[in-house]
Amino acid sequence: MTLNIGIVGLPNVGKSTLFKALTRNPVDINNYPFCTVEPNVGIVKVPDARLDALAKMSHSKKIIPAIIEFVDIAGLVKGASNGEGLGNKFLANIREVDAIVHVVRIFENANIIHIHEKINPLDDIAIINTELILADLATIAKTELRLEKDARKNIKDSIIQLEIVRKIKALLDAGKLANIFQIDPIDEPAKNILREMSLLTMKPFLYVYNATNTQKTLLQELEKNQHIKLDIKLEEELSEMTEEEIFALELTRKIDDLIVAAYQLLNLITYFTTGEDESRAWTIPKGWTAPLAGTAIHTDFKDKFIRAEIINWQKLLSAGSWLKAKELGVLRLEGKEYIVSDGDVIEFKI
Ligand SMILES: Nc1nc2c(ncn2[C@@H]2O[C@H](COP(=O)(O)OP(=O)(O)O)[C@@H](O)[C@H]2O)c(=O)[nH]1
Ligand SMILES: [Mg+2]
Repeated sequence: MTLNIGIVGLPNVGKSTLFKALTRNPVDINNYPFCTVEPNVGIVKVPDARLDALAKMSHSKKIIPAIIEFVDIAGLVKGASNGEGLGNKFLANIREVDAIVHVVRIFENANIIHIHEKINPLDDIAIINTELILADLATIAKTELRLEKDARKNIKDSIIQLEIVRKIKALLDAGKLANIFQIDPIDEPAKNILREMSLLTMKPFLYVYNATNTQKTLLQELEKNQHIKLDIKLEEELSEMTEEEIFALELTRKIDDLIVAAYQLLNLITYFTTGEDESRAWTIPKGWTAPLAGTAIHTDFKDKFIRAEIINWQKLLSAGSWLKAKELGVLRLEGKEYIVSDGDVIEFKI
């Protein structure tokens, strides 16, 4: 699965600079046939020292890291939900992503115009959120109308779905995002209606506070949001330097924090496959069983799954090779019910 993250925010807050910093190191796109190739889509490697160590152990010819697609979604301004600016195109772009990174300008710089003249992060966040909420309310109004008709005809599930839609509407009317709504994971009618509406504010949000390295404290209100703090301009500069140059300046790259945070936000884990041909990292949601995890490699794997040989990456490295691990009896044989852990190295038997 390819994780897809949309970068949103007001004009001139640092979205494109962040995009540039993230996409500085090109990825061999041939390894990822399902990627979208468009100018505003950047394919970003997920840095993982575990993968590099496994590749070294296996003398792999190729290393294929997990990737995230970042989409630079331009054009959100006040009124976008009514089609202002790039309006509808913008909203359609957001609907397709798995998560939203919202860049908020904290840094002061008189030379870079702030569209509302003043740096006020809380107001800026509210402007973007309002546009997303308004777009969702329009979706909800349509769905509510349909469900009311269905409910009168006693169509299956429509009454409970209507109740859920109204609860979410109340949240949005109060200026809150739909993603705080708790879904019962076994409530199928609820999940179906939410999937159908695909609300923008139902997606997980991560705030990137674009603050100068020297700005150490944030407003308490800002701290409450799930966020990371980055000096985006500095990150862009660092992305052009070698590790040695960065070390000499006594600086560190922080942009990888964003990728790690995105994994946590979406509850994702990584497992590995390793061999002489290639070592590769695969991304799956936490909680997936071995057969489901296999679908990351090929959709067939779920049905053809018989069992899998599995070992934690560190234990494999200590053994020194797959063969040695087998001899030492540290490779485990797992069946269909096994829940994959982060850092597992897997060989599927199909
Ligand atoms: N001083 C400073 N300037 C920045 C920072 N981030 C972006 N900029 C500058 O702000 C301008 C707008 O940035 P850009 O990434 O194009 O904004 P976008 O409209 O959100 O895509 C550019 O000139 C950037 O170099 C920052 O962290 N500090
Ligand atoms: Mg831009």
